[in-house]
Amino acid sequence: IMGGNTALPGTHPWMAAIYIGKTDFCAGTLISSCWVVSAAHCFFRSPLKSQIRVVFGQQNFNVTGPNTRTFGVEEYIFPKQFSVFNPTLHDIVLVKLKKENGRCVRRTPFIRPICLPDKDTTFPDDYCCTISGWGHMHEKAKEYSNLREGGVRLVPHQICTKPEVYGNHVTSDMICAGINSCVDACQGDSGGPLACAKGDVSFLYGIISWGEGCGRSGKPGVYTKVVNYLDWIHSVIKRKPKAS
Ligand code: 4AZ
Repeated sequence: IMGGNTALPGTHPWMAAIYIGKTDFCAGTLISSCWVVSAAHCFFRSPLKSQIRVVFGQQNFNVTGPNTRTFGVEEYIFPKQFSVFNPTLHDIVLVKLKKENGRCVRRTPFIRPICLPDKDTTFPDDYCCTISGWGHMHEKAKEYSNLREGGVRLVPHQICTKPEVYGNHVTSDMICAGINSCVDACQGDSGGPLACAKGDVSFLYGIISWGEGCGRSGKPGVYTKVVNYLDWIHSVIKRKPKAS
């Protein structure tokens, strides 16, 4: 996250740190005890499930402690429309955690799922939402950061699709946020949440996906529009285990 602030422990309890192989890193968002939502492009090289670790309750990058819990991955599932040839389209993946002693994540003061929005949930243009992650603090940074957060305003679709912004690279399955903003997502934040609140309740409205650089003027961050994938999400996470 560029701009923004260090997050206080426990303020983004749905954040998952996803370590993929020896070098790759993405964020994710806990939506139920066994399921995390992330960005498909983080998984498009088909990493071995055995090489993926998902850490909850984490504050500092790569640091575990008494408040963190680490899980392996049972499976990860792309939407049917996802293609490795166009990994910024339909940039959403569902990651199923491997149970330990018959269960996945237990709630703690530092670990809790975010709410999914309803299908008809919308937030108005210019609404202020929150992004969070361990990604770079500048475009040319080389290191990930401790967990940070910042506010970004939703950008009207007709502005984001202007030719001088992103033109037709932004589809109706995407949301833009943070144009001419000091706060933006950056490398390593992918897969994490764009959380928008109604009253006291935060909803997973977008997934950090792509953008031209970080914090460039006139180049907002682009997020997967979660409400467009709710039927798929619910069908996958409610799926009964196959009979054996
Ligand atoms: C990335 O590389 C990335 N400014 C994610 C989001 C943005 C840029 C880069 C948006 O994961």
